[in-house]
Amino acid sequence: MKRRKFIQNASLSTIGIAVGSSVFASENNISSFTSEEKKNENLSENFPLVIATWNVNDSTAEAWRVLQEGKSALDAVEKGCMIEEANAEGQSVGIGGLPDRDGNVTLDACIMDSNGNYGAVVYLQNIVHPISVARKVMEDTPHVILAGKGAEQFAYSEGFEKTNLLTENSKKAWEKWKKTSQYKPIINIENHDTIGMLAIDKDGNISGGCTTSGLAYKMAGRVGDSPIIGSGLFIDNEIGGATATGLGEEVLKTVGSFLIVELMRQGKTPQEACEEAIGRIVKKNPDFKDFQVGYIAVNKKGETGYYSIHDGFWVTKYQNDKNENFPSDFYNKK
Ligand code: SD4
Repeated sequence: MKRRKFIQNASLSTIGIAVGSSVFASENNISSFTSEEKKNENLSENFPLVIATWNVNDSTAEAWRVLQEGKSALDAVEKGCMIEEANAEGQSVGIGGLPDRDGNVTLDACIMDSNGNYGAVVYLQNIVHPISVARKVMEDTPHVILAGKGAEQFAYSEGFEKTNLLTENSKKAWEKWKKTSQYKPIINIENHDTIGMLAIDKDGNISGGCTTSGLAYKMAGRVGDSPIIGSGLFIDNEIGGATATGLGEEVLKTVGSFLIVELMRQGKTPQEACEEAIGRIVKKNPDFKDFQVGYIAVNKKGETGYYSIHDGFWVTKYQNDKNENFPSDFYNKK
């Protein structure tokens, strides 16, 4: 049974028909703008819009192409993230991702749509496109997260193929690492890291996706922030969305993406909200010099913000027919 159907049925039986209309209201994207509202607020210039962590122009271009076809923000973030997942040169997402200490490439991903639906996979192996499996979890199951072998089996049942994700380059890097086996989070892997993507479609509806192979040489079984709702990604179509990159443990402890959306709800701009979320991390961590966290955010008007702890974080934004990279401002000015 499709998840939405499952929830609708549960709603009818447990909540009763009297409140049914409010339960179903979200099906109709109550916070879409009418074209009149868009005209009045002069919003059409700001979206469609795609923004993503790091220098991922091919991914934002693909998402933009999907939006130009009039498709949803959800389709755009899935297709955009898939480009990075299939890029074997990128060593922090999908195929080619650096493995854990035992040499296993394990992937985390999640996706969230403008109706507040969310799906995720954690510790997924042998599948090139975890973002698409996450979408299937969201749309085709009554659950929101599938992990490990269960997620892998589910992927096969949905027609995904088994693929060896450990490329020669990543294997060599792991073998080199094994000589010292010193574990230290790496700040800004070649300006090209976990992809978190937020998109607003032509109707002003927001969706997001986040996909990663996690930290290089992590302990077996480790799961980061990227697939966890509120940490690596959060969308509230009435307010905006946020997504994260960097040391997931710190993002998880501060529930960073949810925090940013809630700060925007209280009236902060996306930029102010990202800066405050980074502030929460550094305040509690005298050793913040050793790790990076970067956030990006967008609000309902299509305004964006981004901020990181250290220099070296970049974002890619596709807006008004321009696909551009921007260096992020950062906290640690030394
Ligand atoms: C994680 N946040 O697994 C991810 C990794 C990452 O830049 O973003 N690296 O903790």
